[in-house]
Amino acid sequence: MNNKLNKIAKDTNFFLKKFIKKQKKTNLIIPMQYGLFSGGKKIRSKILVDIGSLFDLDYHSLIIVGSAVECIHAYSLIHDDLPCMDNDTIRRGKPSTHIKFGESTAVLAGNSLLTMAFEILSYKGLNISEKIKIDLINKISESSGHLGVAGGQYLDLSYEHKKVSKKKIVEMEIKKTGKLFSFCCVAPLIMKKRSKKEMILFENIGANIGLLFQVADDLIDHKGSLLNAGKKTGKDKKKGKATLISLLGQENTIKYANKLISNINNNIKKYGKKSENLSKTLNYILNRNK
Ligand code: GRG
Repeated sequence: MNNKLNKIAKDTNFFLKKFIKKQKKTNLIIPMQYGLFSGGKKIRSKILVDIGSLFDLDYHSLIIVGSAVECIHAYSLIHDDLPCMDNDTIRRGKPSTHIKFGESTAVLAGNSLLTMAFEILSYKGLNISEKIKIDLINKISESSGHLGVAGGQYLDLSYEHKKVSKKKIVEMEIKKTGKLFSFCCVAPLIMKKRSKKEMILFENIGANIGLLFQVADDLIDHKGSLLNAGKKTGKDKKKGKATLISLLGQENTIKYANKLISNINNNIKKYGKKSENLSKTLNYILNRNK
């Protein structure tokens, strides 16, 4: 599993470095590269490749679409660490982007990574039709904005120090974290022009993967160490974050995560041997320590 993840991370970084190299140099390039390449598992690209392999999609095209997702992910982390959001000074074991480069530069580097995602999806070297490119841009925009990541982040911040129901926490985590995973799961179906019904099924699989990922992230915060996690842990409790662990406790949250894994596995088992990569990725997500 680790070898495959490392290869996908390497190939994604290679594409992104080449893409950036072709652009005119500006003062924002270095902080953008810091957000993209200062570590990071590139797990979203891995999910995209796992789902893409169920439909025999071309690996290189999947890496390009995954690179666009990683730009949006890097942007979300830079903004998430800002003082007006989660106010975190360490990310991936290093100073957060705003600590290293200043707040205004971090905001602008984040904004530039968002728009770079659209540049990548409309890039002529991505060998798919213009119509599919527009459909991908439409879906990634919807996944990132007020109906997706940004909307989820709003809820996350507004729930701090409040008693929030399980339904609301799940809804918030599916938006904040799940929507980008939903995009990774539905993008291969958009590229293959599959039916609307199948797309809805894979968007739901993505929402569950995102929820699993967020639950695992909350577990790392709950029991992890700075050394392993590359960020301060125990923060959620201090900040009064509404998480499933705060509501259900650690043991029930782990049970909940295992139930998510078995639901997802049930949904993909009809793909037989081809689904094994995704199943391994799900176990990695739950058992990782960073
Ligand atoms: C609209 C994209 C967008 C951003 C603005 C700041 C913000 C709104 C949203 C924050 C979303 C966020 C940070 C969700 C948490 C997701 C999460 C668990 C991130 C950790 O991801 P990993 O572990 O990170 O994949 P690495 O370091 O491996 O890249």
